Amino acid sequence: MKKVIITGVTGQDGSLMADYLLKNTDYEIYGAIRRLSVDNHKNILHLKKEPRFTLVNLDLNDAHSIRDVIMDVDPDFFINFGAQSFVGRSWNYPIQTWITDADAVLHILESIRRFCPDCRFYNAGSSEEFGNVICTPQNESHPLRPQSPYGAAKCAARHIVRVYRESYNLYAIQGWLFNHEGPRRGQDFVTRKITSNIARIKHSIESGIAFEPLELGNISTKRDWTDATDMMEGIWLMLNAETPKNYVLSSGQLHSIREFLHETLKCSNIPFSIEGEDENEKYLYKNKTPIMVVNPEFYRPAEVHKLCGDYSLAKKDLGWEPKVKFQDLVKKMYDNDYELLKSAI
Ligand code: NDP
Ligand code: GDR
Repeated sequence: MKKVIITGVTGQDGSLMADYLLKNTDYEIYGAIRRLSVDNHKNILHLKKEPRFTLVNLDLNDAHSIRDVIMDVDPDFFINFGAQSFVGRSWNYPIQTWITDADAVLHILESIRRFCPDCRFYNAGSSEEFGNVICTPQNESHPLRPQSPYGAAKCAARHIVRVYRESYNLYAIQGWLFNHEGPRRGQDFVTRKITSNIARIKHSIESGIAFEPLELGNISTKRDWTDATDMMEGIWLMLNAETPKNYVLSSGQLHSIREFLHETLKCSNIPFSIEGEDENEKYLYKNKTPIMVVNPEFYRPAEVHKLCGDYSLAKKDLGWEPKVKFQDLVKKMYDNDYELLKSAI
């Protein structure tokens, strides 16, 4: 039976990929976790009794643990979703971000080259590598112009993946994933931050209790959001293609953070009015109680204002297309957060 190592299995993508592969293959899945002092297994609790799912200890910041796991498992596929994945924090932890998102990729490649050169390797690349874009939409030939320590680390990883592919004939790729979201998205990312806070405010209104507003940063920036479950199929197709090639996966649609907020408020049926503009913009309930205020603390030292992907090459070569619509994605996330709060009461 073939074996797949997935790093970042406690996160959104790793847990979704484990679900996808358990459903669509008969392979054995090795989910890599690191020790944390608090429980962070909520995304994989449902997998713990699955006989084809095994947890292994691997910290991307420790090259020995990477090597040991690769030697022990001898995988056919290695999918690296583990990362310091929050762009906003990469200015606070630039070195940790670099070690986890760039150096670790080199350690994985070295171990694959030495111990299992037939293993197919996928590293999670990002639209943040395009950064300060020169044209829209971005496809595979757009230059790399990162704007954050996170984006720069992903670019470094991209180069070393290519160097190992070309030098050692490894099947090693790094697709460009544009933003992808869902109920398992971390609470720091803007989509989940919006849906969970609007659900909280809705509950407070329904219960007749006072609430604190949602605080956001720059709500004029625009992103290309895809349902994370759609991405898993695209990544797996990329890893199983005849020749190793990097593809853009995206929805091809551009929406501002403001539009995401509007769509969430629509799902919640909370009536709102708007006061002020940009940094002074406020969303009010009954024309007086703030639902959303802008807090400059959430602005970034350098911003990527607009990212929109052109996935036509993936469509042509792999037959991949996103299925879930923007409005349905927002509704799924809002409904999930609303139900979570309801079941907690
Ligand atoms: P998450 O933040 O949900 O998950 C990140 C995972 O990485 C967690 O499981 C985390 O483990 C793990 N991790 C962090 N540091 C280490 C470490 N030192 N050793 C081992 N594991 C570690 O991210 P996503 O699932 O959203 O993203 C998956 C990958 O895709 C990341 O590489 C991200 O940069 C990239 N990406 C994501 C996009 C998106 O829109 N979601 C778009 C483009 C790229 P723990 O739970 O222990 O913290
Ligand atoms: P991003 O996602 O940086 O695109 O990285 P995030 O949701 O953090 O930010 C998107 C945009 O929203 C603006 N924004 C805010 N962001 C956050 N987190 N919190 C706020 O309060 C807020 N207010 C406005 C940001 O400035 C930004 O413009 C995600 C991650 O999954 C990366 O790992 C991945 O590589 C990229 O997507 C593609």
